[in-house]
Amino acid sequence: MKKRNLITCALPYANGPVHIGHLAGVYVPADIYVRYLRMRGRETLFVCGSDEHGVPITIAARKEGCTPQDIVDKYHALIKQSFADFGISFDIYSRTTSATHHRYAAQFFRKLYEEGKFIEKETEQYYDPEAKVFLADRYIVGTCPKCGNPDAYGDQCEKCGSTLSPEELINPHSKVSGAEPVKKKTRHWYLPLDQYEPWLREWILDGHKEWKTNVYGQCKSWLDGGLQPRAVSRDLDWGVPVPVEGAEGKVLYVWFDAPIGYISNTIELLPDSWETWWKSEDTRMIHFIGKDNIVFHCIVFPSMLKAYGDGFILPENVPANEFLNLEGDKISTSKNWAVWLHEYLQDFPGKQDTLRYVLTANAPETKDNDFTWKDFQTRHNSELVAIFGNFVNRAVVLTHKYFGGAVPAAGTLQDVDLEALAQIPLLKQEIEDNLETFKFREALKAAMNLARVGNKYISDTEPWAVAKTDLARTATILNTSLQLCASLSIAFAPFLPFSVEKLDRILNVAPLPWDDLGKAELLPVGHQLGKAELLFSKIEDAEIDKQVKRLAAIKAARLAS
Ligand code: B3M
Ligand code: ZN
Repeated sequence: MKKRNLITCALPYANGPVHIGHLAGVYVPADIYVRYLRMRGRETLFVCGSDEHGVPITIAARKEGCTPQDIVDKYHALIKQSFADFGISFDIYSRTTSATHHRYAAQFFRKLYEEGKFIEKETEQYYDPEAKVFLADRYIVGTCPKCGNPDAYGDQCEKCGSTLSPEELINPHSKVSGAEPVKKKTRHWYLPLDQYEPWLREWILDGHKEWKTNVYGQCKSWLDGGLQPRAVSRDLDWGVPVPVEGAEGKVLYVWFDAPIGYISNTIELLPDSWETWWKSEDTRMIHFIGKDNIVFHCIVFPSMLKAYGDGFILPENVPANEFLNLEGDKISTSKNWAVWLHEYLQDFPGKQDTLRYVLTANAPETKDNDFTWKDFQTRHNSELVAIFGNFVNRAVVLTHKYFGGAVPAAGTLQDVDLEALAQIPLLKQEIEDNLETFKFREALKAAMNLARVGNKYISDTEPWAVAKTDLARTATILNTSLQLCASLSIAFAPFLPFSVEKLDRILNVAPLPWDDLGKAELLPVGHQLGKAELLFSKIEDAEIDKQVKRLAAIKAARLAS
């Protein structure tokens, strides 16, 4: 087993707040994985930051009448806070406008440039003569020649689904200024991905058959389609300036500089030892991303690292997820169809773990999945409250009632006790097997099954009834129950960090290491418990109605416009 784990999460664009789709697809699974590795004592580094370059940020600035820097300052702070609020335990969350990143990304480009790893090409591209900017296809709009939709994009008509090119649009105009685009010559640098194709085929198609089928399949279809040289620079005044002479007005393409952000953020955190993470065969690098980023992380960035050489390692796995929908519709920032994390916390203060739980239980691991408020409420009330919380509460309250809150000694264990305890190592193994293979839903299910075991155990053994006649047997049942509670603190720690912190307070224990799961006597006889408090409180219908109504209003407004 490799010594170190370098875990990265896609750098979110700092042009809007983060929503449940981000959390479900990337940040929660990565955080579960990292917390698990740390609990197992495996050396781990968890790196992320904001992606602050790219055309959309300049457009947002133009729209809001401010500078791109104002936009990224605002959203970087908001995004960073949301991740902290949800317990995403990055070792560093930096940003691609940092001096370290600008310096390192420029250096990365310069080395490839000097070694002749790029090709230079002059092409004609669309240009907005009024705004004086080159236009990506997406920023040219016009009438669709196939269906007549007046708002078709230069790359696609969202109404009829046709793939388009800007030439095909009737009455094309710039989304930036409204002017008619003209063609203009420009020079750019390209990474000749075609040259890396044989190597990529071998590395991925032969070497990584264990990757998730959605990831492997996308790579295969890209490779089978044949790779083309990809431009790594853009005509734009926002980004990392191209660090070669005669490149005024050009910046690195955002998808060239962003993945380098993983490296530069590591440099910022560990200026003296970052190379042990990036250039050691003893490091296992894993990229957590959404499915729209697969090509960049499996094909483009590895080719960049390969071109750079110098001992850079490649990702060992890229467990990309599919998308989460919201109440049956695609999550969309521009259509305001989302549940924003900062807003969620205003409506459900302290319920971060509920969202972590629901998004994991329903994670879009192998196919797109749907988030509904009804399911959110049901999972919270009938799983977290009624099973996990209810079990812990009964065990702790009864221990306070009959034994002054001190863990009572167990007598001879009966079959029912032994059977419950025997489930711990089995479920531990199940959680491990699933986490090691990025099956977070299944892993969480196994943890919840352990809570089910406890809840059923205490219901079947009825210590509250037994106490009327046999206090020694009550002691055995409560001892067994409390050991199960301590096991739950371990099993749920990667998934529900806030609730486990509370549980540890209730049990009056320090966080327990993973390997203690399944060990006997996690709570020694006589150990004094903390105060009983409810782990989870019920979510009422009115709270859910409010959310459903909010979404209905957004939909109604959209249909009316
Ligand atoms: N910012 C795209 C995205 O958020 C992009 C990821 C960069 S990861 C290097 O989907
Ligand atoms: Zn159309």
